[in-house]
Amino acid sequence: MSSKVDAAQLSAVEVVKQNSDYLRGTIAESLLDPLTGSIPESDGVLTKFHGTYQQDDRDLRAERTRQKLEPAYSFMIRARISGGVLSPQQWLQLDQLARDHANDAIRVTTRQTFQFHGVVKRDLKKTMQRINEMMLTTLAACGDVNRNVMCTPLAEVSDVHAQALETSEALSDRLLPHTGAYHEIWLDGKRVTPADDEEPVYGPTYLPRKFKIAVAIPPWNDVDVFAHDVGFIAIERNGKLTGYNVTAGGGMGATHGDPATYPRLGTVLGFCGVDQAVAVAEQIMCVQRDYGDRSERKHARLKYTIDDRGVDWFKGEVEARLGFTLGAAEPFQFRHNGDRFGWQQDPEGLWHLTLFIPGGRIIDRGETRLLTGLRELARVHSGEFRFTPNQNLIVARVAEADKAAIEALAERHGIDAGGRLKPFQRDAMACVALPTCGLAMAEAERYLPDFLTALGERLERHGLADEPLNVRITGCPNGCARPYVAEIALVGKAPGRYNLMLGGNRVGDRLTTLYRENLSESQILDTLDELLGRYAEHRQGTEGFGDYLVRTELRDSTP
Ligand code: SRM
Ligand code: SF4
Repeated sequence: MSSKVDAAQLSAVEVVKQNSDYLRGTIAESLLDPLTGSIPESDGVLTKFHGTYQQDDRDLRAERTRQKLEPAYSFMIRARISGGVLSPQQWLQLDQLARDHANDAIRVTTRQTFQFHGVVKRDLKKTMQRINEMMLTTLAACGDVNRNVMCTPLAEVSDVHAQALETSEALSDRLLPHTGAYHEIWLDGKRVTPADDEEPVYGPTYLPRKFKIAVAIPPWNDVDVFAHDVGFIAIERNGKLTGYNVTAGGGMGATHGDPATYPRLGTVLGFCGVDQAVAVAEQIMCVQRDYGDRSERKHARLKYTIDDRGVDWFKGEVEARLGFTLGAAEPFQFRHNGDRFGWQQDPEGLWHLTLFIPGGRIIDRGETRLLTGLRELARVHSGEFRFTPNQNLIVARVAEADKAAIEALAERHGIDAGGRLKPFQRDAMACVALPTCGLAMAEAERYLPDFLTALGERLERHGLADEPLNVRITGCPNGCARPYVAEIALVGKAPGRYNLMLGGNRVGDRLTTLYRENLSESQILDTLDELLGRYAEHRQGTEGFGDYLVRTELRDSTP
């Protein structure tokens, strides 16, 4: 059975892709139109594949409408950096770009890369060019393709980690689109022959929907491996990487009030060798390319293809294309899905310092001068910077002799390595949401600090302030901060109102349950206050909040 839908049923986005001539559309012409700060909708579909989204400042929308002005359009640009690694030189270029074109800020994302916000149309092309001069690309950072491949970032803590990072880079390279459109539009490249555009893996209409891969190295699940279309869980025996358990069909996105959409954890399909991983990911992606739903985008992720046809069918189809079968899954255990703050040392003796980036936003604000501090740090640091999967930053590969200077610089600029924070504060995440995200229904990044302060007071009251607790907020149900695997998740419904989801855990392998719908901020805090009180009194040993809730309050509602 094939998924081929007839042309009349294709979604509007599919039609745009089909007519785009391998992602060109009329982007080049639209960029030159001086009469508007925007681009046409169809080009907006295509620029995503090039790593940039048109947005407008939602704080200014009403006022601009009153003044009969077009919305305050600008562009978000996202880079694709497998494993999230940058050199200090690249950092300095990034910092300069942020100050030249992107509101003096760098946004660290939940997928180990950075975004710029607020780049106006006339600066878009030169900003893209300067990103490419940094030896980075934005191609396939967004769009219906394989996105940035994540990998546990403290990659050299053992040989196993180094190999896993290599796998993630190989996955990223193999699944990169081939089209020459990117070079022509942004880098003034010349089109050689149309045949050069051919997409051997994707074909002319790419995938039905976005596609995400992560490599996790137990006991760390900092990448939230089960939230991805494809996950690789490194299996280590006697200090050697023997291969990976493969997961498929994870995804977070859902739509309020539409039960046909839902978050799903990846299913463990089996085990593959290290040198089989790229082929496995490619064939999973190709099954999704051929069978994913191209008529309804809300139903187009791999998770629905798998649920509609069954795991056995899916695994069989993948194995038939591979020409070999996956082995039985190997045992593994995760201990945590957050970042490891402070200093970590690797076997070569080099040090790695994970810094806390509040809300993932690198900006100078009051005493916390992150942008300036990291610039100063990049001037003296000779190792690397690494973005983490939880919106933080690692100053990596520091020699013993340089540790004190790095610490002093961070200290001087008010940058914390997590030591000044409680575990619930440093592990918390929020998506961008307002004012830039066009899909936000409520605040997230801007609300997180106030929410954590208020939650902290409740935790203190119940003697729980030092407890680990996994809190995530998103401005809508799309799940960009992976809320559906948190212990406490607020999922935006309307301004100031959220669905309260509870019952995930600290390793990221259990989904939350909807506990109360459409609560105001004070109702959320009151509800949590009561639950935390009961938890403090009745928990068993070191039982986590999510585990306690699943054992008690959510007992009848968790599957
Ligand atoms: Fe996301 C759409 C931001 C990680 C699921 N996401 C968006 C857009 C582009 C809104 C839009 O389509 O207009 C947001 C831009 C906001 C802004 O102003 O910057 C946006 N997503 C983000 C980031 C920046 C959140 C953050 O605070 O870090 C993350 C960028 C990651 C990256 O570097 O590539 C981000 N998004 C995620 C994740 C988490 C992950 O991948 O680990 C998810 C859930 C996992 C998943 O994909 O299932 C996620 N984003 C979505 C969805 C829902 C997809 C679905 O299957 O339904 C959308 C909406 C869509 O695609 O239609 C979305
Ligand atoms: Fe925007 Fe929703 Fe993603 Fe938050 S979860 S960034 S509000 S799409």
